[in-house]
Amino acid sequence: MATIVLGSQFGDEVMVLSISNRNFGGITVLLWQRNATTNDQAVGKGKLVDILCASSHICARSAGGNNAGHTIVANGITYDFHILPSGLVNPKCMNLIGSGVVVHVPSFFKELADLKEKGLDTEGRIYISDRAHVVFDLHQLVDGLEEQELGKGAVGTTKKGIGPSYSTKSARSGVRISEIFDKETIDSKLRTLAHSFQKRYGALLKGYDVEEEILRMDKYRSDLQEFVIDAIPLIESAQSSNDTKILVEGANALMLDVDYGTYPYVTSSNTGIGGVFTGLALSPFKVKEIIGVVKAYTTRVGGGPLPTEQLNEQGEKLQSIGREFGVTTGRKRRCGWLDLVIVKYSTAINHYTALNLTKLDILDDFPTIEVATAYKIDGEELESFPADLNKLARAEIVYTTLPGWQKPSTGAKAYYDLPKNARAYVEYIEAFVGVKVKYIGTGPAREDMIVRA
Ligand code: 2SA
Ligand code: GDP
Ligand code: MG
Repeated sequence: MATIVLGSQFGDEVMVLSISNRNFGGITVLLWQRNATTNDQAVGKGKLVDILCASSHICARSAGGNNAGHTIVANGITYDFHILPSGLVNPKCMNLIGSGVVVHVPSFFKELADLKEKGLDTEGRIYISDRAHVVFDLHQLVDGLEEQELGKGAVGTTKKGIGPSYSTKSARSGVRISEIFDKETIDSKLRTLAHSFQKRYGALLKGYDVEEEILRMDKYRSDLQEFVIDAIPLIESAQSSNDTKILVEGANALMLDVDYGTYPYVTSSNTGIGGVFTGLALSPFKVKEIIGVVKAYTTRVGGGPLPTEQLNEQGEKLQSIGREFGVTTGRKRRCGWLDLVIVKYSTAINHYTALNLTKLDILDDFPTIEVATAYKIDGEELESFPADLNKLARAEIVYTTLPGWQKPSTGAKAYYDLPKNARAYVEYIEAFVGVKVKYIGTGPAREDMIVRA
């Protein structure tokens, strides 16, 4: 059995895929749907993954790298996850960094050490696919240089080397995790890569010494051995076993998808459902449920369009009440109203069967709440979210005003504990998108989640 959780807006969404063989073809996919124009990742997806992990045997990441950031508060301790799957908080859950992920090895060890220091027992519970690609320090430096070159048009990357690593992967000059164990191969490939980037960037890369990075990689070789596996037989046997539940944790929301997001203001992987299948070799025939995670408003970090952005008091209020800061870089998140055009677009791509609306409590103090319900150009309504960003820039965002509730929803545990207008908000979203809101986040703690039958 597998469950997939994916982010559907602009954050670093989590995707949880639950595949159940018991009922034949029972995979649940949970997608985070962030508001359309944000590339923010604080939708609270980590929390849902945490909850679902309690009944999962394997928690797997399928794409992205340590650009992602999920905060999980469990047993009074706050854990930050970047490259490691959040399933590590559940002592019975095995964790996999899948083939579609890019891994910066020093950061992997650092994050593991930090979690251990907080008392988490990770022993024998974390594996890396030998097909995953390596992010070198070189890639991280190049990430910064590429951004510098873009100047005002910079993407606003996390500078974790994600784009350059996926670029070298696609250009067939990348290095796979399996190749770390063959010193001759990795050394020669890294030297070739460095040479090529040095030709491209010249003096700008002067401070980089490839021989030093080779020595750094040498230090990790033997320690890495115990974590690296061929992930194909693992996933294959998990899928064919009657009782094994797999939770796929996505990183980065749909609007950051390299094909379906606000290109070029995206990350460099397929963050939508497609990336789950390529990154983990899961069977699409076993998906039973796909859950999209949607923040009750929209956030984005970095550059790029955010159609419902509120550069005013309302936006500041969302930012401060929602404590909207990037978990990886600490950047302030841009904030705006929920964009249902994006949620609908994201649903058309990720095929959600249920939604998790998160951070509903952040809207408790707003007398009225706006939601974007259409984009218009010259009075004509667009059929869907446009591919062309110039077209998007010309679009008039049409809002529908909904009444606020101005009563606390914080910590509500049952649907009918929510104020009437909060329920009306949930039901408006449901009716607009055509997907049931099954999970509702009402506070930061694990227990602050309403699960509707
Ligand atoms: P990258 O570094 O190449 O993946 O950046 C490309 C774009 O993707 C955005 N991106 C993100 N957006 C929201 N959250 C992310 N994770 C962190 C978080 C971000 C942070 O948990 O808050 O701490 O700033 C994330 N990762 C990548 C990025 O902003 C670029 O627009
Ligand atoms: P993620 O990457 O989507 O998991 O989000 P982040 O980890 O970047 O940020 C989520 C933060 O919001 C964490 O500190 C959570 O404890 C908190 N959070 C999650 N869900 C809710 C919610 O429903 N309400 C409130 N107020 N906070 C939440
Ligand atoms: Mg996050």
